[in-house]
Amino acid sequence: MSYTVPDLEYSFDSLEPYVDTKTMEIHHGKHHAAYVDKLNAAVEGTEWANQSINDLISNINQLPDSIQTAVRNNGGGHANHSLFWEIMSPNGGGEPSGDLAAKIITDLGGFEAFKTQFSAAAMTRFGSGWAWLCLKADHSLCVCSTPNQDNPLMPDSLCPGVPILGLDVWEHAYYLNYQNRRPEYIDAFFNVINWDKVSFNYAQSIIRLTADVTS
Ligand code: MN3
Repeated sequence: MSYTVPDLEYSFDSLEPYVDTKTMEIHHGKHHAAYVDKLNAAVEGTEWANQSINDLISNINQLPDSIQTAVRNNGGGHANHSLFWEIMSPNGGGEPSGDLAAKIITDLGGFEAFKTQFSAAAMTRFGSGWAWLCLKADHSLCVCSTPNQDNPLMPDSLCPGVPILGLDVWEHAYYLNYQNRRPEYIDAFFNVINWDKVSFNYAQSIIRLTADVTS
């Protein structure tokens, strides 16, 4: 079984004006595809090729040295982008509701405080990387960032946890439309966040963390 780029559940032009059509086409069709191709080349024919992408990157420290870097960069790239496409929607924006909204109030001080923390994490990630909203092992929410294509599921992550929302701050994610204006791209992102999906991811992350403890 090979890893594949997931289809989008919306059209390339449907996140306009916040994320432009050309960026979506290149980002999904070229950048993500390249991570998947290189990931498949690294794990093809090994026992690791049949794991879910999240299990693969969670166990990256158990992989042979010869493929660890390739899986970190390209498996991370595949996992990160797969999450990214899902947590955006043409019908996105607004604020979360229900359990996640309550949890953001308890752990982060409310939605506006979350926005400030998340924007700061995305702004201060030097060079290329990702900003995250994660559930940590103690079941508290955390806002943080990682370099390159690292993912919070990786055992040595700077920001360990289960990611439920992520923002790509590589220049390839915004340069065509925003050039060097990363703050404008970050502001725009809040208009396309699919909070229903993030809430689903939050519920799933509790299940995953509970399973990790009992397994
Ligand atoms: Mn990207």
